[in-house]
Amino acid sequence: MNPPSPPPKPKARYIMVGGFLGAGKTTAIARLARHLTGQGWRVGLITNDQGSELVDTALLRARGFATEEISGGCFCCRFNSLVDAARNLTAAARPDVFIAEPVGSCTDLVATVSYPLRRMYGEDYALAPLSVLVDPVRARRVFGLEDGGKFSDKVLYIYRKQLEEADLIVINKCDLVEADRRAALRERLRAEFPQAGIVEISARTGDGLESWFDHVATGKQSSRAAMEVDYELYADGEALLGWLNATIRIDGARPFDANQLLEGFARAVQSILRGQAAEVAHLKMTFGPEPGLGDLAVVNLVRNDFVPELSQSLEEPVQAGQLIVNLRAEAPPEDLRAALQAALCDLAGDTPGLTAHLEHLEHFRPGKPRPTHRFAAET
Ligand SMILES: Nc1nc2c(ncn2[C@@H]2O[C@H](COP(=O)(O)OP(=O)(O)OP(=O)(O)O)[C@@H](O)[C@H]2O)c(=O)[nH]1
Ligand SMILES: [Mg+2]
Repeated sequence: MNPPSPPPKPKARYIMVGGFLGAGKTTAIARLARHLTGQGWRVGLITNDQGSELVDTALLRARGFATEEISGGCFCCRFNSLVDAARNLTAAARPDVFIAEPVGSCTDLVATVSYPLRRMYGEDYALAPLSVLVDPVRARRVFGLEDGGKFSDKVLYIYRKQLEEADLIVINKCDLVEADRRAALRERLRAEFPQAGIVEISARTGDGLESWFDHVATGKQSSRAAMEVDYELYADGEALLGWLNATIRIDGARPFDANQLLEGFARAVQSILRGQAAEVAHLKMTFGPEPGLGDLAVVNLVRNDFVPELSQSLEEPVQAGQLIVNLRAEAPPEDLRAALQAALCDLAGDTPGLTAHLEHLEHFRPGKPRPTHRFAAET
């Protein structure tokens, strides 16, 4: 008699949380990961960027989550690295659920990531509905519901395409916008993207999160035909965005307040870019003290006419540490580098005895997306 066949291997859940730069993906993912961990799930996180030295990876690891980073290109162009990252996490932490954050300037995820995963690794992964987060202030501007800084049309092509493939549009940062302005945005999104469900959350205050958690933890990704994408337009849109990642070693002659340093530095970069009418998509920075226990100060700026926000702070003054800067804006990368260097000079000038040593710098425009696979349908 043949021995009974082993029970089928349980599939790991694969949750992708997309949305434009600065929409709040990493903040929401950290919340989701904490929630699922609390429910007894083993969670593995995957971050992604066109460059390396990522603020998001530093942030999520500092919170104790098993995190793999795919740098140097988006998930769709580095599909095999995505699969390898999931395997590495499986070897290290055997996750029941993967949560992946694609680059905020990336679209066409269903055809280039979800469907390839389903077709080629369908036995390993169960795909959750694709969530696409929006920042309501940014979205109201994109859809003409209020005035304010905007990106060029080709960048907005990507913004809209992201929403067109969403199973679930997640209006985040509800704490920032009053109910009637949110309702107008919701109506507009419902009319423009009827395929998607809509939920409203605040990843900061926790409002609405339970409903979103429930959707991604138990829902199934839809099986409709993938949308059409004009890759020339998509590439042109991405190429309008400048990208800068830098790592800077800071040493003080005496202890200094790293929270103030981060805020001051962000304001200096902001003011230079504002003078050039360069629309900031996201400036994010961390300061990690050395020696340190993994604590970080974090500052973010998500549009030119906002204030840099300290989303995490250090309690004690520090004497040395590492500053990681990730800046994405609609501007030539060379202008971003010049802004960074001018702000660094100000920083050293403002604090006697402070030295700033640039350890890593890359600035570029994202290259044309060339997906490893593209499947227009699930099967
Ligand atoms: N007021 C408010 N701010 C939020 C909320 N969620 C996130 N933020 C802030 O928005 C900024 C960007 O958040 P991130 O989570 O880094 O955004 P992201 O989408 O991961 O950004 P990229 O990775 O650069 O595309 C940070 O300052 C967050 O603290 C929210 O619900 N309310
Ligand atoms: Mg992020």
